[in-house]
Amino acid sequence: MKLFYSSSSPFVRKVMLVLHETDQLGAVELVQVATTVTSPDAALTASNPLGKIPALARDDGVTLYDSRVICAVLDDRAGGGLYAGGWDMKVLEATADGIMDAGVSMSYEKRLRPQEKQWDDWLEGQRRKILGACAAVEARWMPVLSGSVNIGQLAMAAALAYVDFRHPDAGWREGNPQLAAWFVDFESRPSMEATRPGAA
Ligand SMILES: N[C@@H](CCC(=O)N[C@@H](CS)C(=O)NCC(=O)O)C(=O)O
Repeated sequence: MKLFYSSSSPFVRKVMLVLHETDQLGAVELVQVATTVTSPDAALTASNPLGKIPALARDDGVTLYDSRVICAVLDDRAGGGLYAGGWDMKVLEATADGIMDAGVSMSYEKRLRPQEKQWDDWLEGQRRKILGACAAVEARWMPVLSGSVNIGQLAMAAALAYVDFRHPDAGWREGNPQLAAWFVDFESRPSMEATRPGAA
């Protein structure tokens, strides 16, 4: 299988964390891609019409996307048990993915949009989504984060690491001491060390 990949994408990192934690790294060849809405990668778009990473091209010619589908398929393949929490677990993953969406949107606004067209209120609105989601996790999901490794943990770790990487002033730790402490601990996992942006 081939994974369309960039080490700076939080959605790709979530998939990489699943591969590490379920011992499936050897099953996937990484295909490095640089793609944006304004400069899409042609090979990627031929496989995923949305032109987004991650996309997983199977050996039978079918390409899977998006990250939620890929993670669930990989977990199923390995019998990893990462989704043992049922619907609640999927809501936590969706919450983390929402943090990624907001963070990536902020990055595009800051890095791709011409400076004279950048919109501070829109950036602030995205930041509020990140803070709101972190507050919800602090209030409701700490027991899930504290249990054995699961997709909610991997998704939250990828999301928070991305916010720190691209938007270090977002301020998500304020008012969320349990989440901040959990993240310090989780960041030292070998899978997190091996998937830092810029790592292979
Ligand atoms: N919902 C998708 C989001 C993926 C996504 O937004 N990927 C970004 C990179 S972090 C991308 O490929 N952007 C290129 C584009 O939007 O054209 C997923 O979970 O995989």
